[in-house]
Amino acid sequence: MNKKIFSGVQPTGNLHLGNYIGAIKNFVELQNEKDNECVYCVVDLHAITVKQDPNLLKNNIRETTAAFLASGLDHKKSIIFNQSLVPSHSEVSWILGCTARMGWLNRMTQFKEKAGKDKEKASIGLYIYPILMASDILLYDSTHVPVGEDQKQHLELSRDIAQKFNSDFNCPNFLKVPEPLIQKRFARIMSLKDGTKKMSKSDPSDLSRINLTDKKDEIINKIKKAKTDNSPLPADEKKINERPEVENLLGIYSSLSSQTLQDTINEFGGKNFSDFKKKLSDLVVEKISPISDEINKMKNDNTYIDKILKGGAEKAEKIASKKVKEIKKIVGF
Ligand code: AQP
Repeated sequence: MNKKIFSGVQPTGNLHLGNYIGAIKNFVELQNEKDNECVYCVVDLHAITVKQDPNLLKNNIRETTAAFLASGLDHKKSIIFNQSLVPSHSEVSWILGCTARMGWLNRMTQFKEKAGKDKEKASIGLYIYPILMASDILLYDSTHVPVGEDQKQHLELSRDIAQKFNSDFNCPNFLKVPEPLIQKRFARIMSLKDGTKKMSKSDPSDLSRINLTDKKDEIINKIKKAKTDNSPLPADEKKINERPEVENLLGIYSSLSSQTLQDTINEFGGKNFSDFKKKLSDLVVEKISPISDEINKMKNDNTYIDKILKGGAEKAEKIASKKVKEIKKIVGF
């Protein structure tokens, strides 16, 4: 079946191995599958739901685009652009905001986590973030959305919005109900310092994550310092429960070497961590250093990146503006 893929990444700096394994690596695989139509968006409107430094944001939009390209996305095969260049996203977000229900948004765990204790001071944008995400997806009639495990709930909300809109306006199947594409294994890469917390751009400790821009020696040092425990590596998959940091490192190795967790356990079970960490560093360096080198090269060529984003936005706008026209007609404008 011809899949229409949409996904996005926020340009909030420090793109890391979790973003790569949980999202970007799959974007590339989907792009390279025959007949797929892929739209990959740098979601800058989402980024400003929390405070951003305008100069840094501009830089991060380009760096995220560079990370897409350096990881293997090809602007000739996929539509690559930044969200704010296509006004249809914000326009449809308002209309779908009138379909979404408060009760649905109140259940979103990411808002609760990101707003923290002081919900009253969180931006309205952060609260309605999932509506904008639904608009991003639904505008392109996306059939599949590759995301990390953390975005599953938002995707379910997009499905609810599509179904309610179709039913409220009696237009069955008009908004396509998207399917999440969540990897069965290694969908959530955890912090190198705490295996119960996801690897995240905003973690104050740089040692908690491998950034896609890290140099070889930084990667080696971070893996060396990654939290483990005193027991040898487990010899059986069932024995890693309650050893989240160990599970995470084995998961990273398995994902990057495209093998099952059990294969990795067969390779390293019973051995000590120093051997395993050495092999893991070699593998992460092998996969991430070429990406990091490419990103660093592209940093000197803003004109190239901006041209790709502008070209992608023109293609995206063509699809999106047609859908907006239809949506407006349906609601009675
Ligand atoms: N740790 C992770 N493991 C697997 N997938 C992950 N993703 C993010 N972190 C992990 C996936 O990457 C895609 C882009 O995410 P994003 O940058 O748009 O938003 P995010 O999830 O808010 O990223 P961070 O790193 O967690 O940022 P902060 O620290 O600002 O909250 C998504 O598909 C996401 O699932």
